Amino acid sequence: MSKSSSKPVLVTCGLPYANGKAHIGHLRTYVPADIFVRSLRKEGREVTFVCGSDTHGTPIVVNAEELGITPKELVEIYHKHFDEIFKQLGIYFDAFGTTDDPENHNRTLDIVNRLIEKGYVYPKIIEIAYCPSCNRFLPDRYVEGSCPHCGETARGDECDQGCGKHLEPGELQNPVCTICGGPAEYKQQEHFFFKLSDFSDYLMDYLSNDLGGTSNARNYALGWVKQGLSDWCITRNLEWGVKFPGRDDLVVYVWVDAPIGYIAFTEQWAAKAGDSWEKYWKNDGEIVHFIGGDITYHHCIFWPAMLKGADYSVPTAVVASGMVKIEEKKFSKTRGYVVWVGEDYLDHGFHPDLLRYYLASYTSHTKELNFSWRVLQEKVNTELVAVLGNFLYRTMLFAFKNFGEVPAGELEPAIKEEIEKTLKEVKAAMAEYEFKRAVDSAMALASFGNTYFQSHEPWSLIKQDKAACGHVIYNCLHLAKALSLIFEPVIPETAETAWKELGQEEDLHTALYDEALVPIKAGTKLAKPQILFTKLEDDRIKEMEEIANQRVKAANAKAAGKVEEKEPSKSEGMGTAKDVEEAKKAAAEEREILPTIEYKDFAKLDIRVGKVLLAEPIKKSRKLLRVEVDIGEEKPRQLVAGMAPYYTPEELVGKYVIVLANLKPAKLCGVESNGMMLAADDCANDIVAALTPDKEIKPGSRIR
Ligand code: B3M
Ligand code: ZN
Repeated sequence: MSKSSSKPVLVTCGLPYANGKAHIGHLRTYVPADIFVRSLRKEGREVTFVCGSDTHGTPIVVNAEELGITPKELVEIYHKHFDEIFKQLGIYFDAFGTTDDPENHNRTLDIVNRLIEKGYVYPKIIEIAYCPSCNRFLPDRYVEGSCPHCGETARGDECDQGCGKHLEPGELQNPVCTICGGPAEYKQQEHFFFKLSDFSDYLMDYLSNDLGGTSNARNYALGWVKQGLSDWCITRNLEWGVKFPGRDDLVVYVWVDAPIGYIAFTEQWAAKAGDSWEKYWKNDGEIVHFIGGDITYHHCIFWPAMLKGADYSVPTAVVASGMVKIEEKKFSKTRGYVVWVGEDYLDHGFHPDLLRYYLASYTSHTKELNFSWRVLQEKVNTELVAVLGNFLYRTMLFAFKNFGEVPAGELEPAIKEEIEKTLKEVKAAMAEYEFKRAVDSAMALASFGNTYFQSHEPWSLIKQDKAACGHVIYNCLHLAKALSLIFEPVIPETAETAWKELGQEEDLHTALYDEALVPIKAGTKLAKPQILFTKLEDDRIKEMEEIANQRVKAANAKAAGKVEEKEPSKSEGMGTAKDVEEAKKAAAEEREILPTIEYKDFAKLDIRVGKVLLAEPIKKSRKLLRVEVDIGEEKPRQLVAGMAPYYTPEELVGKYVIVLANLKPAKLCGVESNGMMLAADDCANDIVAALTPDKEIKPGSRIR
C-alpha cells in the first residue's frame, strides 16, 4: 500500500464458498480487511470494499447432490448466511454478490474470450477420469486415487492428504469414482489450457518489483515461478458453472470465474453507486486482495497472469493471513476443532467487537493465530475492560456526574502530541498490514489516559478547585473522543456508543482521524455513560469450553465408529474445499440406519408424553427455548430445546410432546436442561418437527 498515494482503493476479501457455515477461521480474512477499509476511510481515502459468495466448483455440486437439492438452492442458503454473519460482525461490503450472478457470467466470458483471441488458450486432448458404471466424467473431487508425486491418497485436483500439490486432470493414479466407489478409467477428452508458462518472465518481474502486500505471499509465489510454471487446464465436465464459450458440455474451472467475481462485484457496486468499475480494473486505482495464505498460488500466479493476458489491471497488493488454530489444535471440522461464528459465538451473546479485537490484536497478520476461550477472556478482561473501558467509563462517569457537559479547559500540548504520535503509528502500521501494531499503539493511548487521570486525582481536585478539575476532565474527554475515533475501525459498535455519550453528533464512521486533533467543544452535553465492556466471567468461559470438549468427544466417537450423541448443529456444510468429504459422510450418516440393538438397550430410555406448560426464549441464544413440561411428576420439568428457529413459544405452549426423561442433565446457555424434547430433523431442508402423540393422552404416559 503506497502511503502517499491518493488513488482510489478497491479492497476485496477471498470469497467464501457458499457451501458451509462461517467459522472463526474465515474471519481472519474479513475482520482485518474491514479494519483496513475503515482505517483508510478515516484517512480520507476513497475506498470500495467488495466481496461475494463463491458458488461454483465440484465441492458444491457434490454437496448439493448428497443433500438432494440443486447447487443453486444450496448456495442460496449459504450466501444468505454469510451475508448475515458479516453484517452482524460490522463488516459492510459495498457489494456482496455471488459468482453465479449475470455480471460474473458475462465478465468471465469476456475475459476468457479475450484470452482465446490473444492465443493464450489452446485445446488439448487429455485423459480424464470416467466412471463406466455412473456413465459420467469425473472432475476434481469426483475422483480419488494416489498422488503421482508422493503416493498418498489424493483427490482429482489436489493431493490433500500428502504433499499438497495441485494436480492436473489425468495425473491421479488408480482413480476411483467417489460417487459409486467403483474403479474409474481414463478416457480421452478435449479440454482447454491457459498458457501460464508464457507469463513466467512477466510474473517474475511483477512479483519482484510491483506487487505489494505481505511478503509471505510474494515470496511463496516467486518460489513457484522459479520452479517453472506449467500450463493450466481451465475447463471441467460439469453443468454447474460458467459455460466455456462454444461448448455446452464444459464449464470453466472454478478458479477462473471465482476471482473474476472481484470485477463483477465492482461492477455491481458501480451500477448502484453511479461510479465506474474501470477506474480499478482498467486504470490505475489500487487493488488490494485480502486472502488466506493457502490460496496464494491462485492470487499471485493464476490471477495476475489472466488479468495481464486479457488487458486488465493487476492487483497492487495481496495480503495473506496466517492459519488459525483452535485451542492450539489444527483447525479441523472432522476432529471437532472448529468454532462456528453463529452458534458458538454470537448466539451465546458475545459481542462482535470482542472477537474483532481478538483477531486484530492476537498476533501479526501473517503469523498463526490461536483462538482460545481462555485467551479471549484474558484479553477482554485485562485489555478492553481494564485499560480502554476503564479509562472511557471513569472519565465519562466523572464528567457526567460533576459537570453534565464538557467543562471549560484547554487541550494540553503533551496530550495533543501523544495523540499525534498514536495517529502516526496507527496509520503507518495499517499501511504495512500490521494490525496488531496499530491496535497496540491505540491501546497505549488509553493507558496513557489512565495514567493522566490517576496522577491528576480529579476526585480530590473537584473539592478544592472545580475549574482546575474541569481542565483535567476536559483533557480526559478529549482523549476519550480521540480514542473513539482511533478504535472505530477495530470495535466500531462500542466506539460509536462512547462517541455518542461524548455528545458528538457527526457520524463516527465517516469522521476522519484528523478530527482527533480538533479540541472537543466545551459545553457539549454528555449522556449518562454505560459500561462499555464487561468482564467475561469464568462460568461463561467454562460453558464454552465444555461445548468445545463435547464436540471433540463426539468427533472422536464418530471416528472410532461408536454410536455417538447427535450433535446439536444442523447441516454443517463445508467451509473450505477440504471438507467435502465430511459433508458426504455427514449426509450418508443421516441416511444410514444404525446397527441393530437389543430390546434391553431400548428399555433404558425413559420416554414419556409431556404437555408444554411454558416456553420462553433464552436471552443469550437465538436457537434455544426454555420449556417447562408436565410429564406426570409433581413439578414440571425444565428443558432447554433448540426449537427457537422452528417454533414460537406460543406455538409450543399446550402442545403434547415426547420427552426423553432420563437423559443426564446438562446446562445450555446457563440454563439446566433435565431431559430432551424429541423432534424429527430434516437437516437438508432445515425443517424440524416436534414429535407429538396422535391423540390427547395423560402426561407422563410411557412410550414403549
Ligand atoms: N472460495 C475459498 C478458499 O479457497 C475460495 C476463495 C476464492 S477467492 C477468489 O479459501
Ligand atoms: Zn502428493
